[in-house]
Amino acid sequence: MLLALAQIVALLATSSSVLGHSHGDADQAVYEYSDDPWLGQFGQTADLSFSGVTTFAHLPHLKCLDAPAEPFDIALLGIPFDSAVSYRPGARFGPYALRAGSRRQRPDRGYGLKLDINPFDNGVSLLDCGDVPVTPFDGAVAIQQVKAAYRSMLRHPVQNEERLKQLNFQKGLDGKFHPRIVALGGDHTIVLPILEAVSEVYGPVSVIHFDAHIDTWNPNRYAGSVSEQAKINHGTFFWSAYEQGFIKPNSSIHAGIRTRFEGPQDLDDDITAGFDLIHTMDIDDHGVEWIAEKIKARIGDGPVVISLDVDVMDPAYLPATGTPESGGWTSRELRRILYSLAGLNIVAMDVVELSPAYDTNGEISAIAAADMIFDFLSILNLGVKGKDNSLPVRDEL
Ligand SMILES: [Mn+2]
Repeated sequence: MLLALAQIVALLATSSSVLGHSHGDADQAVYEYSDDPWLGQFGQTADLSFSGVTTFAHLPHLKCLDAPAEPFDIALLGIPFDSAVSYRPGARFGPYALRAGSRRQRPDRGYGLKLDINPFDNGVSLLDCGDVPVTPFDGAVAIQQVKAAYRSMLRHPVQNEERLKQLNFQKGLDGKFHPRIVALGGDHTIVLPILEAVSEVYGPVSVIHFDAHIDTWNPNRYAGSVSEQAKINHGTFFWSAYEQGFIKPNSSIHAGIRTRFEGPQDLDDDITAGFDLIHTMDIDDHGVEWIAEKIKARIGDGPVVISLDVDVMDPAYLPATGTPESGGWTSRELRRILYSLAGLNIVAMDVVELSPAYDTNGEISAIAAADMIFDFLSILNLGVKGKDNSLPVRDEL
């Protein structure tokens, strides 16, 4: 909200300048505004859900990659890359669709009953940092671009250090606070350079991976892996992340898996890469609470990245994705699981694989996926529970 106010002040200054008034003459400026046909009658009016330039949840926008000194605490960053998919392309339009799907989210109407928080009004600054201008023509360079962009984002100064301290956010290995970045994908490959950049700041991390697919497939057995570059794609990137040491050993977990494997050897590789597995049908046998407890027991207190491939949801609820699989979770089931992750030591989050060409006219996929990001922002803003029970994280949700 502070940033939004700062932007309004900046806007006023600009308007005054356009009208030919000096910035120093406040009385004259006030007179002009009251005389203005719009401002005089309606004043400054917040955007409605359907009006305004489309940023995520109508948040202020800044091209953060061009302004490395600009402080923020949490940022949305679009990564419109989809050159490493195995089936339907189109996730390069994911950031656009997530923003469009978020239009009914507004900072002034962001209070969620279930988690009892408005993530846009919690003493933490949020910014839509726009997109990484990632090349569609060269996969290797694209991954370098994502890595450089994410590193740059993590280097921005935080805005409200005291608040982050209260929320018990983890500092980096350098002893400093770093912003939390919520990435808007893009195909899932973008998480490889994200994990590299994040592990540079915090050391190797755990991953909570929501997906219909394990994405730890051994590139030497993955169809289409005809070159070293082709071996890095949206089905193999977690294997590469494991090989390069970005993931903490035996500390990660998949949730929502239901695709077919080549055979049991895929599971062996998955365990080698450090993952445990929750099958999509576990929700019927054990329920949401069991799933949440299993995830939390696996992750513990260490730094964790939450990576959400929207194909974890059933195509009935989210058809707009590149590799849909039947038998997934509903948006309500998934959101309840997400709520239960409040209090974990989250250092990065992403929503990937939204491919709006396959969405309905009603944007059911985009709206559901944008709501998942709202949940991400809410659980981030509830802080890290750790051992301090006075933190504003609820035990019962
Ligand atoms: Mn995936």
